[in-house]
Amino acid sequence: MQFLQTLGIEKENRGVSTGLTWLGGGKGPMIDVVSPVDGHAIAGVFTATPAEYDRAATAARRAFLRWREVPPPRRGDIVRRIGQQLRIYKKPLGALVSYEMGKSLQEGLGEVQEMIDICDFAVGQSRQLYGYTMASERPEHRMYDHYHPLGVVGIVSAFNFPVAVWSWNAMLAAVCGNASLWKPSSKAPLSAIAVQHILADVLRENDDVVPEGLFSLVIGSGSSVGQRLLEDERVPLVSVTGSTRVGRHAAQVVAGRFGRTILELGGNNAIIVTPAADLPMAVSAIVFGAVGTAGQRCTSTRRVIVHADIYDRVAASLTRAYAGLRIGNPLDENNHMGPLIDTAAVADYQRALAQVVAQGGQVLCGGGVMEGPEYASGCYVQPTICAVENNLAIVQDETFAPIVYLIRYRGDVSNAITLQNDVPQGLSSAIFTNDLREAERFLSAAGSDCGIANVNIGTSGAEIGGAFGGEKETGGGRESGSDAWKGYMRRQTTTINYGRSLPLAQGISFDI
Ligand code: UN1
Repeated sequence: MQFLQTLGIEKENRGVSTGLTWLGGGKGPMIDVVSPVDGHAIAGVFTATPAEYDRAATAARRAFLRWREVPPPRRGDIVRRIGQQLRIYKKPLGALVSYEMGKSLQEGLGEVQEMIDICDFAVGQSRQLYGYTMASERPEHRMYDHYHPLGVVGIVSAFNFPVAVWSWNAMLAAVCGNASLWKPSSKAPLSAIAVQHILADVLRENDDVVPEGLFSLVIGSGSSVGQRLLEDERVPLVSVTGSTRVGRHAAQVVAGRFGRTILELGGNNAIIVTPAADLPMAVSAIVFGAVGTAGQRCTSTRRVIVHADIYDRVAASLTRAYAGLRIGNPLDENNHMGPLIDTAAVADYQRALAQVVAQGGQVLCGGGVMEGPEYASGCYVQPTICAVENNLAIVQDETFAPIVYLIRYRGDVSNAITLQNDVPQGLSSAIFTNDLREAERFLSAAGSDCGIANVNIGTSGAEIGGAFGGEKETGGGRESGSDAWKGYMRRQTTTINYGRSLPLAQGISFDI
C-alpha cells in the first residue's frame, strides 16, 4: 500500500482544507474508511464541525473575490499545472481510487485520466469564454453578451467517481473565475484528501495568484455539511452527483433561495440491439457497460432491448461471456470486476434480485454473493443477467449493482425506442445497428430521450469533450465538455450607445 504514503494519507486525517491549510483537528466525528476490496480499515477522517464548514466557505468566498479578477488564460495556466501534477500522480491516485471504492485498477487509472483530460480541456476553454455580439435595432448602438464569474461553486460528488466528477466541475469553475467547495462522498473521502495533497505543490508555487480557499474541501455527512452547503447563500451554484432522491432534495433547497443547481442523478441506461447489429461488438459493449465499476456508474448498462429474432443468440453469447468473467481484487489486473462499495450495496443487490423474481422476471445467470477467503469483505457479487419485461417496478428503478435486464422487442425499431424511453430516468442510451435508417431514427426528435445517445458504442465511458448529463429524473444538468462551462458563469447583456441621442427600443417616443 505504498500509494497511501505517496499520497500523504495518514492513519488519521483532517477532513477540511482550504488548500494549503488543513482544519478539522479532531472535533468532528470520525469516519473510518474500510476498503471493500479486503475489508481492512484504511484510515480515519475527522469530519467538519459547523464552525469548520463556515471557515472553509468563508475562505472560498474570499478566494473568489480575488480570483475573479485574474485574467482567464492566467487561470488556465494554473489548471494546466494541476493537470501536470495529476500526470505525475496518476498511478498512485488510480490505485487509491481502486482500493477505496473497488473499481478495477484500469478504471481507476481511467478516472484519473479523465481528470487530466478535463484539465487540458479547461486550459483551452480559458481562452474561449465567448459571448455573442448581437445586432442592435438602434443606430449607433452596440450590443453583446459577456460571461462573468459566478461565485463559490459547491460540488457534491458520489463514491463511484470519487475524483473525476470533482475535476469536471472544479476545473471549469476555476477557469471561469470561481472558487469551489467540495463535499465528497463520505464513502470515499480518502481519494478527495489525496487530490487535495496533489494540488498542494501547485498552490504553494503559485500563491501570488492562487488565493487560499480557491479549492476547498469539507468532508462530513449529508445532514450536517451537505445541508449547510445547500442552504448557504454564499454558494450560488451547487453541482450534485448522486441519487434522484438526494438530487430532488438538493434542487428544492437550492431553488428555495434562487440558487442554481447542476444535477447529475440516476440513470437507467439501455442498449438497443437490432437484427442489423454487429453482435460481437454489441456483446462486448454490453458486458463492459454492465460490469464496469461493478455496475455502479451512472452510465452503467442496466437494460438491453433486443429484437425477438436475435434474442436467444444475444442471451446465449452474453451468458457465455459472463461465465468467463473473473471477479476479485480489483488491483489485480487479471480480474474484470471488483466489489460493490459496501455490504449495504450487496443487500440492495440481493433485494433487487428477489424483486425481479417476485415480479415475474427470471435470473438467467449469476445472482449470488461471492464466498471464500478472497471475498472476505463480503462486498463481492456475481454479475447477473435477468430476463424481464420493461414495465416491472424493479426495472423502472436504478439499482447500483451489476444486474443487467434483457428485454425483448418485436417489429420496428420504434418499438424498441418506446421501451427505451419508458423509464423515469434519461441519462445515457445506445443502439447497435448497421442500418442507417434505424440509427437515424434513434437519434431523431422521435428517438432517444436521453442526454447521451450513442451508435455502436455502449452507454458508459463518455469522453470529457461532450456535455455530460441527462433528462427527466437524471436532473437536466450538463457538466464537462461542449458549452457546459456556461453553467458556471453569469451572463450579462450589455448595450452601448455611442451616439448623441437616446433612441428607445421598440420605437417608443418619450420627450421631456
Ligand atoms: C458517473 O457515473 O457519475 O461516462 C460518471 C462514463 C464516465 C463518467 C460516469 N465518463 O461512464
